[in-house]
Amino acid sequence: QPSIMKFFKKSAREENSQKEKEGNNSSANDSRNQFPTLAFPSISTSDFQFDLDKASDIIVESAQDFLKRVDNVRLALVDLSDKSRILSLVREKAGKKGIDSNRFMTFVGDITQLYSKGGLRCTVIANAANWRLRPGGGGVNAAIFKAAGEVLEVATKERAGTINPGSSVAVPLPSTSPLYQREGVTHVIHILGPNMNPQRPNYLEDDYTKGCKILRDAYSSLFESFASVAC
Ligand code: AR6
Repeated sequence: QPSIMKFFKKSAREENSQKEKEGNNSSANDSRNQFPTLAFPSISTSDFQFDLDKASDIIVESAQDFLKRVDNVRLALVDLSDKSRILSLVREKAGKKGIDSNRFMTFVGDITQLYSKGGLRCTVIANAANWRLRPGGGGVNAAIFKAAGEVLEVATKERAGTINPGSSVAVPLPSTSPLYQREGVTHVIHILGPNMNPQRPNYLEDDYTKGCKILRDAYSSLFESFASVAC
């Protein structure tokens, strides 16, 4: 990935001295609030019924790997409610691993209103998509397509017709989209995660060996894609 090469790997010493300087400052006051930020929902853990404990391990490990390699970016896992189980699991596991909460945060809010309602600027947002890359179907997919307007559907079709489990499609959002104008979102990255819901296509019949691999692939594809478009 040529874009990844623009970044440098931080040494442990740099990381530690940075942590010391930060103290307990909140992320809002941090100069890194200006860094490109990816907001993403927890892929597959609602309609696709993926196990929350397994998913939270994969999210934390994938985020940690990515942030070790790529500097000057932030990640925000978003969910609608402050009672979200996946947010608390991830927060707890990320804390135990000592991951810098200014670089990887959990955030309660609607992913389509992060800046206007929550003051969190995210230039790139991820979507837990369906294999047809179509609007509707409920969940975060319906919300993002609705908020972005028809231009997202058109721009998505120009990029791809369908998507495979574990992969992503990055779509530049036309500047006419309300999501671009109101929230400052420049790209939507569609992800298709593993499906553990017998009522949905590509059902994995509870095979978590396959499921975990697909979820890892999905996050690594999402994060690489974010680095390519954001920097
Ligand atoms: N903002 C932030 N997070 C949200 C929002 C929102 N507006 N809406 C839902 N979430 P899901 P999946 C959270 O079901 O499990 C669709 O029908 C939600 O609480 O959207 O990957 C697609 O078309 C959960 O934590 O995605 C697919 O067919 C997370 O987003 C299928 O569902 C993902 O929940 C994908 O299922």
